[in-house]
Amino acid sequence: MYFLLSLSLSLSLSLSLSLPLRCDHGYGGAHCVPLAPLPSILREDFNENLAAEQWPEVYGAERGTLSGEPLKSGTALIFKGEGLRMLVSRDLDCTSMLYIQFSFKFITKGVPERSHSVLLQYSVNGGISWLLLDEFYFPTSTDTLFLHLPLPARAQTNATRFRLWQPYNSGKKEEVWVIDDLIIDGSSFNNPPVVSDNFEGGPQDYNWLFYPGGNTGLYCPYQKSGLEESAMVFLSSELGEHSITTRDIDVNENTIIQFEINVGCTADSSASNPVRLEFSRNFGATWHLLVPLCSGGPQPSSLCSTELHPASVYYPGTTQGWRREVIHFGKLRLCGSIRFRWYQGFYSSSTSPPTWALDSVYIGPQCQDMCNGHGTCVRGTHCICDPGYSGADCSQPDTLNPDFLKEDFEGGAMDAERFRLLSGGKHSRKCGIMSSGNHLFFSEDGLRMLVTNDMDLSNARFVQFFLRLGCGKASPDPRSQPVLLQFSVDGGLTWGLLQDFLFSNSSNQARLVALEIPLRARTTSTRLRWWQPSENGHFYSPWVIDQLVVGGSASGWGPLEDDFSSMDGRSWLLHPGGTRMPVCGSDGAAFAFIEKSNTRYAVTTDISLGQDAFIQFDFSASCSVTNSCYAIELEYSLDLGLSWQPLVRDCLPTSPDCSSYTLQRLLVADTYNKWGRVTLPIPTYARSVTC
Ligand SMILES: [Ca+2]
Ligand SMILES: [Ca+2]
Ligand SMILES: [Ca+2]
Repeated sequence: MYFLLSLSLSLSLSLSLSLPLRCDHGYGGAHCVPLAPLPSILREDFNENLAAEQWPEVYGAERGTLSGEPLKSGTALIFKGEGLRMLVSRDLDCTSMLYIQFSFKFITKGVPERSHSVLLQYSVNGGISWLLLDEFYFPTSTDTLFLHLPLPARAQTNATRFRLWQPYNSGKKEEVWVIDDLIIDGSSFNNPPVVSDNFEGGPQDYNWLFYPGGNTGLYCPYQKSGLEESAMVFLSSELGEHSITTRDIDVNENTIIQFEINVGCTADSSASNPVRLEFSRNFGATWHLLVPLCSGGPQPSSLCSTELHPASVYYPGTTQGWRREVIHFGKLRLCGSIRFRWYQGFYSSSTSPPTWALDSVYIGPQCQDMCNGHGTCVRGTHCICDPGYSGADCSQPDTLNPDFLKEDFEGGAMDAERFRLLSGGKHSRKCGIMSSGNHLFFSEDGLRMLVTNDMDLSNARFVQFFLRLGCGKASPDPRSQPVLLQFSVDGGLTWGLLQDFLFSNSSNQARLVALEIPLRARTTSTRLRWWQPSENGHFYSPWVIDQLVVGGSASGWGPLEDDFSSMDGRSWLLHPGGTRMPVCGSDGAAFAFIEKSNTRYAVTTDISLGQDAFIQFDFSASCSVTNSCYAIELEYSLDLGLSWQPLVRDCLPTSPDCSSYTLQRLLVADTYNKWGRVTLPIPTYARSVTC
């Protein structure tokens, strides 16, 4: 007894004398403490050979896939050794460490005994003794599990190591377990409240937890502006999960999330495999859409009270390919420590989802007025304005925006001069509105939206277009969501509703829509959008739009004079069947209606008329005497063309208040079988009282 005690004493004496020589590399002092702070984060995707510095001890495990399928992405660590199965981490600075988490799968043939549990343990004394953090026991095989374990206070030392250990196993053929995407983290506490990455020269790893399936590279680069063309690309052919997850970041009502995304590099939109932007308040245990769909229907979400907008779900398609999204947290009512992810799905070898890419991500304080929607916010301090805008807050257009837009959709592709986004619709002859020609036919799944460029509508009067909701003779499906017409005066950051157009039994007949532009939309930088909401990217009925005109003059316009020698799109809003050409010996070009068109008419823009206004024109119904007998109506409208009345009313000598003899059927073929001049005073009833 005495001898033993003496030995023990001498041993401890000798230990204390030789301690400085026996500390491991990187440790020193009387108690072998770390000489420099240890790493406070450990992140491992097991896609490459394990670094001995991170993982000093690995037994009974090797990297691989499960019959070719990844657990999350690339290779995982598979524990299938017959003997000892253990993975031991390096010491970490866990003083502010919060959690350990990893993906885990247990595969067994029989029902293992309880002793075959996998233990998660930690040691705060260099591996001399180990304490249990959790025990994972599974009586059957599991799906891929996401395990999240908060660190106990006792583990929060400046040198804590961890190990996964299965004390007993039934061997390779009976029992295997797999881990992937492991993270031990607590550094979020010290992280700046900004995530910013443009992926030039690779991702900035401290911003991201994992990006399974992602690699930096070029994607659709010819459509991108600027030189920062490298993006985080998720190739169709990558197996496993396609997602990218930020670290936890503190957000508040002043935070924005801004990014550029391109799903599919295609103009064909579809509802399959969209990318969802989600958030988690609980370190990734559960995820929710960051922005819910606000479609105007019965809304349980109070987030939909102020604005109708799509969800943060990004479908393949859109003409421009790349687009910038900016989401302001003021309307989301989110604050605290939150992580975000862009998530497409998990893909096995039999599927091929569209390739997508993410770029220019910024999460942090907003810039001044959110750059008015016309610029990119840089670290909350300044804006880089889009081409065409300048000023500290990008509010100044370099040149005046166009104050007139007229589009008949006859061209084959979207006119980038007029529209900034088209998704879910194509120029087509299907489901016709006018008797001939193309229109914009929305029949695709995914996102259905048309957005104009910014216009100067400060003095504009109306927006008008033909709309047909549903095709064919049968009534459209009553489940179809209405088409919304919205406007934005802040570069697309927020949207107000102009009108919604409901599908009904009769909505599959083309009709003219004409709306007065409200005062709040009359700015020098207003854009319009047509959008049909959808919960899942699927739709019940198609719709078409054609003959779009935005313009007119709120302060009055006129007089209208036209000798048809040149094209003046502003004077004539619609003229189906009409062309400018010399006809019947006219003096130069005339406005001729010679096409075999079912519909033939010409409509002027709104004209301001004074007390002594008159209308005068040369008219010819044919070039010679013919037997055909028909008349052309001359009508006026006081309500943007929705309803029409004859300009001239029958005035017979028997009528007491007629000063002169006129007939409503004024422009008849037998009278005007050659050119003749018509001059008429505009009657009082044809003048709007508001003018
Ligand atoms: Ca992996
Ligand atoms: Ca980039
Ligand atoms: Ca057309």
